[in-house]
Amino acid sequence: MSENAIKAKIIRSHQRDFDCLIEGTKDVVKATALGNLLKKGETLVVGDNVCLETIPETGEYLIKEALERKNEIFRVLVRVSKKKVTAANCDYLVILSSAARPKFKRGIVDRFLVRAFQWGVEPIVVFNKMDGYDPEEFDIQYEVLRLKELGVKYFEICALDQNYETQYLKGGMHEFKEALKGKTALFVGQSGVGKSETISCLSDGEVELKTKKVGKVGKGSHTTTWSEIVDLGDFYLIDSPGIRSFSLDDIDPEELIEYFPDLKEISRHCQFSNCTHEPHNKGCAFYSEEYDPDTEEGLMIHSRLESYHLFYSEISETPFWQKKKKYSK
Ligand SMILES: Nc1nc2c(ncn2[C@@H]2O[C@H](COP(=O)(O)OP(=O)(O)O)[C@@H](O)[C@H]2O)c(=O)[nH]1
Ligand SMILES: [Mg+2]
Ligand SMILES: [Zn+2]
Repeated sequence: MSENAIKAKIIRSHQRDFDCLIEGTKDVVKATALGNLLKKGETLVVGDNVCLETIPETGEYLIKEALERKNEIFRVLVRVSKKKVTAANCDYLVILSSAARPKFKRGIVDRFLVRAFQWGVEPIVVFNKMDGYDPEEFDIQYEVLRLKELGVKYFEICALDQNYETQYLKGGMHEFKEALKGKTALFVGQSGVGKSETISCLSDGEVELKTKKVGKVGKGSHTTTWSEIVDLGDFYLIDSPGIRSFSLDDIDPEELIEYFPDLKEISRHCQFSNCTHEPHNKGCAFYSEEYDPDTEEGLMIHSRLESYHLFYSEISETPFWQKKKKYSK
């Protein structure tokens, strides 16, 4: 890094144009990148930390260098076996769920947990709409048990009421907000679970306008290619088109177990390394006495295994090698 290099973070990206936030300031400057930073397959994305230099003749900013990433939000372009990275250096993947309507769906939480582990981004699970929670519908304590085992943080909130008092879990809106302080987060979850409402509540409504604008990204025809990081005062929100897809279709089925760290650990004790963890499999660790589904822990492990099997069969529908072949024509 040369002496007059300026450290900055990319907060908006569109093809070759970048808005960069200069470190330690609130100044945002427009910058272009040296060609070699954008060569085929590689690119700069929102969240990237970079070094800028000014071009003396024009006063324009030039991105000279990209610093190493802590993690990447990406999908795999199966056809070309390449990662398509949309953002970098995300602190939290906030998986928002609704405890009322739409109904709580464990499968969706597990789906995004797969992504969090794949991306190397710490997941947070938020139970929203707890004002309408009916214990007859699903058992929040049981869901939390599954998360505890994974070391995942979780919170109980009502986005419509900042002062909602938790009844089932320890952490509420206040603790959630504390966890997010100064961090960069990506919010995911089904439509209607309250993402916009929660983001607005977290930012004290003051930035409602900003999030409304963010909400439009991916819908309007000329805004679709922008990705950005929005400063919401206490935390930063990553917004990028197409980032919230549920499909795990780009994951190699043989790799899937890597993104279930709890199951991976147990599977090391299966008698055969190619074990598919079905009840009839000889020597499968999941069907040993230790993980008897009649115990609470056994039940929890088996409910995780159920998600694993579901996703595995879903992404195996077209063999991975065939996906490549099919699309590369
Ligand atoms: N009762 C209740 N309604 C909520 C809560 N959070 C959001 N909503 C409502 O649920 C609807 C969908 O919320 P929205 O934030 O647009 O969901 P998004 O699609 O995930 O962004 C809106 O009418 C919200 O006002 C909550 O905690 N309790
Ligand atoms: Mg929304
Ligand atoms: Zn097994």
